[in-house]
Amino acid sequence: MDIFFSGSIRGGRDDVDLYAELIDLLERHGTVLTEHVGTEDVEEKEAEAGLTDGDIHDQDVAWLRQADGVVAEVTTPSLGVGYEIGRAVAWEKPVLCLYRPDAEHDLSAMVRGNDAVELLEYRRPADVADALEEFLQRHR
Ligand code: 6IA
Repeated sequence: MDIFFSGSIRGGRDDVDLYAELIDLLERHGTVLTEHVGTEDVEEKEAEAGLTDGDIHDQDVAWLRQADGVVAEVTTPSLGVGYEIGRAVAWEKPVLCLYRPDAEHDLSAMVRGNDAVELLEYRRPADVADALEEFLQRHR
């Protein structure tokens, strides 16, 4: 199963370690196409690779198209994450959003109010391990 994990990059990297933990959990059940989202120095690495923003956009949209399901960590607000969720919904892909309610930002109504996405509130990655497995099994 190909899984697209979505998490903030230019929106802010405060949660990068948490993204890495979630990606580890997801990799038990399939291939995460977007492992770089959980890599500490993704921006330096991509700059070294000489990727333009156009290259990044086109590659990410291709991975999104390929994915069997999308898991998005939405606690740190990110334009890119919101865009990816919107495109995944338009393509009728299964989307699970993870949100930590103790966060500084309230969750967007465009996510919370969207019947086409599942929303799971949690505190620590270990709390969502079973729910992630269940979501992925259901859409396998
Ligand atoms: O608006 P954001 O940057 O926070 O959007 C984050 C989302 O967009 C992630 O879920 C990724 O799928 C995608 N994305 C944004 N930037 C990148 C990127 N490199 N590499 C891969 N995916 C990305 C940015 C590095 C660049 C400064 C050289």
